[in-house]
Amino acid sequence: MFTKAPLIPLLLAAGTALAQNSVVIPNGYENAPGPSAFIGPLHGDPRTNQFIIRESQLTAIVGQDITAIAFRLPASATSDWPIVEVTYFSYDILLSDGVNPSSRQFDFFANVVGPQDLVRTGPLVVTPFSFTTGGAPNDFGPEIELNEPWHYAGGNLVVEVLHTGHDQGFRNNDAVGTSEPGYLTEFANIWQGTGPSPVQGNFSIIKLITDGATCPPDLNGDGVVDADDFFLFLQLFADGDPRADFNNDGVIDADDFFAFLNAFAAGC
Ligand SMILES: [Ca+2]
Ligand SMILES: [Ca+2]
Repeated sequence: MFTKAPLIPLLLAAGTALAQNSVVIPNGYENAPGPSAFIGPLHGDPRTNQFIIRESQLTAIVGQDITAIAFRLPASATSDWPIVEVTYFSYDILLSDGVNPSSRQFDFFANVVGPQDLVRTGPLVVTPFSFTTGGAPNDFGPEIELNEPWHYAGGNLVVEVLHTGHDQGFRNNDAVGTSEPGYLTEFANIWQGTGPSPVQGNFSIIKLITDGATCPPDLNGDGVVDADDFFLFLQLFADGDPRADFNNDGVIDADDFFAFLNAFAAGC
């Protein structure tokens, strides 16, 4: 006998979707098309692309788990893509901390700081006409989901995308050129195809999607609520830092202290 139980996962899924958050890099291009295009993360030939992103571009998602990335077609594209189903034999994504874009080298390993985590691997299938045109900017294409969420605790970020290409040939995407403001200070790209070493390239406009979940008492955004957060709160409180206004009423007072204590005790 059927019951209404299957509705519950649906409702939960809807709730998760509503909580989603995202950031578009470079900042400022969420609602504006890029001035350039790039033949990289969507192209038919194998490519490795490394996005080197300064922390100032990522303040909207500090303390959140990245769950997917997305790209979009350039404003110059005249027809939706792909016209038949496209399969990348392998589409890998690696995430890590990184150097400042101004310090980037033409060396994938040199730009990574700390461990580099393989957060997605395996084939990627792109549904026909799922990347649309006619917008300024165009809508982002389907989210390329990570196999597992990756906690962004702050700092510079390196997103590396390696793919084996597909049999549908040319495909560029919306991008920002190397002479635009912010390139090499706020963001940078190196890439490699069949050449002997990585070279500089336009920065593909990339959307990072998170689960939107934040943990207010995790003040330092490292994914755990512990004594470090407690002492950080005391410091912020003593300094009159706006982040100490824990109940967001515009005043820093004892109410914030108790609100923090309660959230701290509750954990996340
Ligand atoms: Ca913490
Ligand atoms: Ca307050």
